[in-house]
Amino acid sequence: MTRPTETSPEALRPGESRAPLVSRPDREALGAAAQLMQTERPIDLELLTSVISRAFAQTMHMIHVANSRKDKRAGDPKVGGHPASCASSIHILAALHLVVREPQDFVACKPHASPVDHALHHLLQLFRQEGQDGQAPQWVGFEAAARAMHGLRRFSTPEHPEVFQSYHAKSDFDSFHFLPSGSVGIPPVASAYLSLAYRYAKDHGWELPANPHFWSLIGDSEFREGSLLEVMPECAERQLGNVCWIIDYNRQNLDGTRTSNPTTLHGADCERIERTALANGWRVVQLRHGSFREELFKQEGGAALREVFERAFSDYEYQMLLLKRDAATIRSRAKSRSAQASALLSKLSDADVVRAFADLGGHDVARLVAAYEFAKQPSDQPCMIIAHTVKGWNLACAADPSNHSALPDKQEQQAILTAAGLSWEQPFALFDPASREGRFLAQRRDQFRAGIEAHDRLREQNRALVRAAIERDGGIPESLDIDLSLFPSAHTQWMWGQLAAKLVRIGTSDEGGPHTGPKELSATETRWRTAADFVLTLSPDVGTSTNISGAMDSRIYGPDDQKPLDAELQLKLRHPQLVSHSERWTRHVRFEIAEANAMSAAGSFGALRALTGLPFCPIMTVYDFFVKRALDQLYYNLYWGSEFIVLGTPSGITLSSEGAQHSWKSDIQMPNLVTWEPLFAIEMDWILSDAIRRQMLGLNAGRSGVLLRAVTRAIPQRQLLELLRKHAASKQPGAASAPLAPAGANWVDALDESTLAVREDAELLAELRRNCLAGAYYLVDWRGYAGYEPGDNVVHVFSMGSVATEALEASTLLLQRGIFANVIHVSSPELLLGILGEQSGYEHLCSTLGIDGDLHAVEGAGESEAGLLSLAGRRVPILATCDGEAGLLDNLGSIVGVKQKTLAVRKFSKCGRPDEIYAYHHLDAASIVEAAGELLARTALENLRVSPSALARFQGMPRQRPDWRELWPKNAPEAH
Ligand SMILES: Cc1ncc(C[n+]2csc(CCOP(=O)(O)OP(=O)(O)O)c2C)c(N)n1
Repeated sequence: MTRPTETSPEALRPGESRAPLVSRPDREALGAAAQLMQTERPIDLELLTSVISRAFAQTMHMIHVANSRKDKRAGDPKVGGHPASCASSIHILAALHLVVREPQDFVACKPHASPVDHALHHLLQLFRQEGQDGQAPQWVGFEAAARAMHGLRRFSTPEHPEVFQSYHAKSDFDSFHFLPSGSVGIPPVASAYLSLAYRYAKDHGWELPANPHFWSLIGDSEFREGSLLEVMPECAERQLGNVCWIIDYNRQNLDGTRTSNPTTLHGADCERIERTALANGWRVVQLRHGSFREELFKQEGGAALREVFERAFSDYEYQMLLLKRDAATIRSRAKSRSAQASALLSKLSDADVVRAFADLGGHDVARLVAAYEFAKQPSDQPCMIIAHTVKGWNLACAADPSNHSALPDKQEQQAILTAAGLSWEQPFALFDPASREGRFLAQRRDQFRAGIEAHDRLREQNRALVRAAIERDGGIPESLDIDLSLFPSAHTQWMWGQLAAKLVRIGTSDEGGPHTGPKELSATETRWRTAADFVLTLSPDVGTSTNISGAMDSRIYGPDDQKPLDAELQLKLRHPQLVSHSERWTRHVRFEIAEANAMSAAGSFGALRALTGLPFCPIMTVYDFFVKRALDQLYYNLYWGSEFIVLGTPSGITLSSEGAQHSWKSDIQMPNLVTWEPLFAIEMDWILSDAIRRQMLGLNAGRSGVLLRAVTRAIPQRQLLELLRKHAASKQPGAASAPLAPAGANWVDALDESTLAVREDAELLAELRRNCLAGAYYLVDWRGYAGYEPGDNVVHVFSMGSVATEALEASTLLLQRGIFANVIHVSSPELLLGILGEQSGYEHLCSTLGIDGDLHAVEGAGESEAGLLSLAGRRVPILATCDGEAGLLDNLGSIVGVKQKTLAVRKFSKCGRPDEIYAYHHLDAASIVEAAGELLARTALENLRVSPSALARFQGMPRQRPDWRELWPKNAPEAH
């Protein structure tokens, strides 16, 4: 597809000016940089202090209101909020929002500091409400904004829609370019990959807002999360110089004061964090001291005092002294470390000693601004700022180990409001527009509003561009038309490889590059052009083993600072070329064994349609077993509404010879996730094509995450049509003048099905496609065959995935015993009976497939007497079989109201061939046959019991108690 612009010259290109590292040995360099930037960007500290004081008070008041609601009931869980964690971040966020951040920037903030963001945005008047019925979002006026400030953690209703969730959420009024939060450790990773996604989009010629910066605020305990450590090397390897992580280093976590071991860590934890970041290729700013301290350091003994503050105390000791707030103790502890420092401290008043002790860089706006400016200098290295802070800054609970959930009492809250010039009556007042603060905030408000509106316009423009391009292509086809004629036996993972290669070939057909041969696009391929352009693949080191070598070869996206050496060294590699570069024909993002990273990246690329109007469609190929490694990231992506596809392959115990330790399938049900398990190769094509089409056209509400499982067990592909053609419903209308018999079977009064004219294959496949995409279809359908008697000799076998082969075999064996076992393949458990199935009232299962719980009258077990028939009521039982946990298909029976038995994976697996493994797990044909017999016997045992009150009503007595049916007249059975 033709791009609106060439790659912007402003894009950060690999290899561009490398900023100097700022770490301990170079601390002076930061001092210089800070000075320089302070003079370059004049900041009015007095004004900012006044704004911050009000934001602080309003943050605290939001939490206070949330915890003082009148409608609280006895037994309700606590409301909570995190005043101390907010206080610790107040200056960090204020410096960002009030001074440095640009409208196009992104922020991922530690979840429990979200009230600070809201309070600052309130003062900046940056609340926006989604427009109704497709209208543009509206800026919110003061009244509604104040209601929102009263609405933290409140249930939203149509009458009171103005609420904030506990942690940053898309529904918040100030969610523009804020990443949702909740689980710590994940949003900063998503943010880093957003930086990559933006760069990818730009390098591929799309128009995006200029140079966003990706800020994350991270707690110091949060920084122990493996997800953050897992992504750090990548941020540097991928040269994400516009990523900045700010560590709120307050030395406390939820449980109390952090007590890292200074002996083995060789110092305080901030030193370890710094070394970790440096070792991983980050620039580091250690923001320890505030300006008051820095002034002291200029005096005689200042260097020694600096050394004492930086080196003398463990985190734990420092925290305890902070809590003690006692000048004499501080002096005496300092004295034992350094006579010079002690001499300087002895010249200070008690108040100044305590002040100096607590004067940390993370509460110093000027130094924070300087550090942010440093982070923003062009660089190919990400930047970490370790901002030393006090948890509970300015609160009575400051530095108290128990302060994580502590709430200021009413008296303290009153004092906080008063100090900020606010009253209990008008706690969320804005500054007078004529005041200096009012004018400053209005100017920044206008800058942000204009930036945000321009961003909206660009997004709409991109959307229109893509829509028009798809229309010009002729709309997205239903399949990618892979020619399977040369592959009589194929597996779904192989098919994924074919599809990936084709998508990439089509998408890059006009991009140049090594693989663009003379081959013209076919008519169908031309219709895929725009959509394919947005597809990219990702994989945590299992691309070649999941059959996508073709899609990866020479198409690895990344920095182009290493050149392939095979030609130069005259090596003939029988391996895809995997050295990265940033040309437009790149389509694959490689990962080390880092499933969580890849999942986060899939989520970030998949967020681009909502953010920029460009519907990038990331497809992550991963061993299904290891999807579990990234479950929290998957949940995050889904909650975020990101649009992405995860190809979990190979999956389940069908891995057989490799499956001993890898065989627990990622059986997941989460909102906004649709799961699939195709059986035949063509289904893979339909499902993938449909998922991409839905994403391109915005038709994936409630199912924007797609988990598609594949296997490496091949099956004959012709089997599909062969089976379909046997269905009575597949015969030409009017052809079946009598009930059918299987081919070659000599049944009385029945027609050999193979002698009847069959409808066109294309027609059968179109119908099959519809059913496959609705969640299930009949592979074997005995309806219309002679002797088919529901309630007597019929059982429905629902099979999912590769075990269909065994289900089919069992069906044949059962027919030999006179039992008609329909085999219904479940292509999507989610659509058939999961959250999406429930939403549709199980329409496909109950109506299209016609699975019901009807009671069929058949002859009973008892003797028939003169004038009396012995009848039994029996239903058609359900047998489910799947390579996965039973829960996936277990509630089919309860949905339709029949007995069900499920054959599933209930123990750890071991190595073997598929048939051996299926037998080991009782999923083989013999086990299915046995289970069918058991089920049929059990349905026959349905006893009829009659209560005395029912008998009385039969005899004409009135009902004793109200008829419950009258309570739900809509649901009452027609006859009762
Ligand atoms: C993955 C995850 N685990 C646990 C929590 C619960 N939790 C919320 S805040 C917090 C402590 C965070 O401490 P730190 O990162 O140091 O931030 P601080 O509040 O001290 O600024 C915990 C454990 C969570 N939100 N996410």
